[in-house]
Amino acid sequence: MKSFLNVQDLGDLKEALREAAEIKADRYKYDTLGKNKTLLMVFFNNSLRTRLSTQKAAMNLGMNVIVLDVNAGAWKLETERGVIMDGDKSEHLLEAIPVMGSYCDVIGIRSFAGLADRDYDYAETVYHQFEKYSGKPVFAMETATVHPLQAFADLITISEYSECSEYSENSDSSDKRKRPKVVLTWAPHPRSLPQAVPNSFAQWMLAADVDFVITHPEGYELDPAFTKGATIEYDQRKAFEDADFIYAKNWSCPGVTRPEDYGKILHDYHQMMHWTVDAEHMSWTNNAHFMHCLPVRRGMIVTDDVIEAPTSLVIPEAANREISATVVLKRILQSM
Ligand code: SN0
Repeated sequence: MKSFLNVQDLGDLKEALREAAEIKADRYKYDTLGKNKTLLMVFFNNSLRTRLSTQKAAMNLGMNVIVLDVNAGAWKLETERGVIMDGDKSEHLLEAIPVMGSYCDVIGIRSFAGLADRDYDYAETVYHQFEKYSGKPVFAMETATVHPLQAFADLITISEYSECSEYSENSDSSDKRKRPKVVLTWAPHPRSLPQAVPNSFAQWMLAADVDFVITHPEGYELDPAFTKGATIEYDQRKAFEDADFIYAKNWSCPGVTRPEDYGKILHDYHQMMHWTVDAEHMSWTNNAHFMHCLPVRRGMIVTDDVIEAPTSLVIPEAANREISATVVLKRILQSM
């Protein structure tokens, strides 16, 4: 694997889940695979889980790790071509990338959407520049439009907690029990957030063996490139009925129907607090598990009682980030 951005990059999902289970049973099984191989993690944005879990994954595989926080000590980087660099940016990404590539074997990239220019964000400009100019395998640690390490960890978590899924160890293939119903729900937030997490979650759930429903207020339609085939239900209560997993996330306007609204918050969040996932919302479900990628703002996305309930999976979900990153790095190392 030379690049990891989309679910297709991982190939067969059942095989990927089998590898995840193997790693979870013995996370040091491949601890010499990465000997004398260096991972460089480049962060253009903040991180807690991605940074820790990906570094831990690399250590599980015996790799060396370098972390670069571009905004904390590196030269400010220009990303556009054709500009006169007379401002605060001292170095161009087109020199910085091959230099970074010369010190490492694998590169992970965190570069959030700017949420100003939809075409620039959705072209994954920064990520593709790393692919092209670093000369090394690269993987997304949340880029402008996707967060595949999160979506893979979410899928691992759903497969572990599904009683009815064919992924469940207890089910045999002759048993046609119902597939888990997984609901992605928009929830309010005071800041404009990217669509990377919901885009990837939708893409991965549609590739997996689940019934998948998306619910959000009108105007927040995600890009069909990620959601084609999903059921969109604007009535949040209807969407929640019979759900086995509730996956909450805020995202700003994806600009699908009105490009001029790209990256905007469409309504004052005070008027959208009825979308916050609380105990009443969870009572509409089939005693569903609550999920969120974190960081989560309590009182906005979810209430304290729901996130603290025994049915909440936010901590095991975050712990599975180490597993998804170990599988992805292992695949990259095995194909070098
Ligand atoms: C990021 C996002 O894409 O929504 C990262 C999620 C893994 N989340 C935030 O930036 C939250 C920031 C905030 O102020 O709550």
